Amino acid sequence: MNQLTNQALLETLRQFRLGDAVLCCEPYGGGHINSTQLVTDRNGRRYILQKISDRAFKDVPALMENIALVTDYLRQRSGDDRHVLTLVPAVDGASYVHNQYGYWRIYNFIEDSICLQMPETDQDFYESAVAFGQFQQSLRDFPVKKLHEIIPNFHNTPDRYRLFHEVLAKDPMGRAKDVQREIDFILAREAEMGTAQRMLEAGELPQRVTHNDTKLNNVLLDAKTRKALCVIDLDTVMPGLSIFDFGDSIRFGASTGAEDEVDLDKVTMSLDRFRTYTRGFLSSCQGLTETELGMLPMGAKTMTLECGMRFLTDYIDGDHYFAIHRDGQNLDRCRTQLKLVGDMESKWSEMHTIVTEEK
Ligand code: ADP
Ligand code: GN1
Ligand code: MG
Repeated sequence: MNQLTNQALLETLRQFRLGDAVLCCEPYGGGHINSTQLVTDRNGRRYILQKISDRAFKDVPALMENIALVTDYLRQRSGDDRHVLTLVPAVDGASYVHNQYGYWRIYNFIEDSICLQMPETDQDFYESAVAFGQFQQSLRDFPVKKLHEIIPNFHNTPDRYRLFHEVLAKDPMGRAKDVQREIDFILAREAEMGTAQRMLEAGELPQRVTHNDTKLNNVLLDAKTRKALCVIDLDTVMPGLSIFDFGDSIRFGASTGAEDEVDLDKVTMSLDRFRTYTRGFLSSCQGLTETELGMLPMGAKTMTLECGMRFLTDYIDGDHYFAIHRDGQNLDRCRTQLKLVGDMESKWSEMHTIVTEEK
């Protein structure tokens, strides 16, 4: 990703309704998609400035319309400012700025919060589950037709396989030959990984308004109480499957290793963490159907394999989609995901037992 110049940042900040002069602006956070900066003004007020990825998002005005709709809706139902993201308007009143450098938005920084890359305790993971469960529950009656489908087929796993086959056929960097084991692992599971999508199309799994990117670093906890505070990164709020919101959290937060851990011996799917998350999610997201409950383990496996396949697709394609900080990082990310899938397969019956015990 290109370094943002001071010139671009200063010009852009002037296009927003920020009361006081900006004191400093520094890169922030561990997201893979947008370029995020922490902005501090002369009064110590802080903001999150984001250059929105035009690689990932082809229609930013529609994306920002979704975010404005969802945050307004949630704000009406919440008594506390810190529970919902707040956009800072542009000078012209819009929710974003489009200039020669790209698309930008600013949120108020949510103070006294923490954002974790890995749970420090089971309780942290439990609270993240409560936050994502509540998020989905709060949007249960949201008028879904008002939402744009920001990335079509985002979690349509068979379509992700189609893109994987395409990149394998092109192999633009000549990298496919070195990752045959990973390719074979992914292809061997192609039919099974389409199960949820087929059930959605058959009407067996209901479409709901979902977050679609429920990793731990997309939720803030209260720094003092460590309770669920605010779900962030709303770029992909769209119609989707509840089992995928559940599953994406397991993929990231139930892993005993980092997403890009190189030592795969450190990477397993913790059944204790799986139980913790299941308990927290189901406590705040009620009313899932029996079919959804029975498919929660499949949601976890599908999200993990799909994400591994997306990392490998990007690696073979030359690393254009996910931000990388070192060579081979997308391949390392792919390998942790495949390791987790294998581990889930060996713990499959325990995962189902846990859901049955916790529901
Ligand atoms: P990306 O799509 O690149 O993941 P995010 O919207 O998740 O971008 O933001 C990246 C990081 O910035 C988050 O993981 C979090 O640490 C931090 N962050 C984003 N918005 C806020 C906010 N309003 N208050 C505090 N921290 C935030
Ligand atoms: C991206 O934006 P971020 O870093 O929270 C990606 C997710 C992946 C995740 C893998 C819009 O999430 O789909 O699961 O990386 N977001 C988008 O860590 O593609
Ligand atoms: Mg994020």
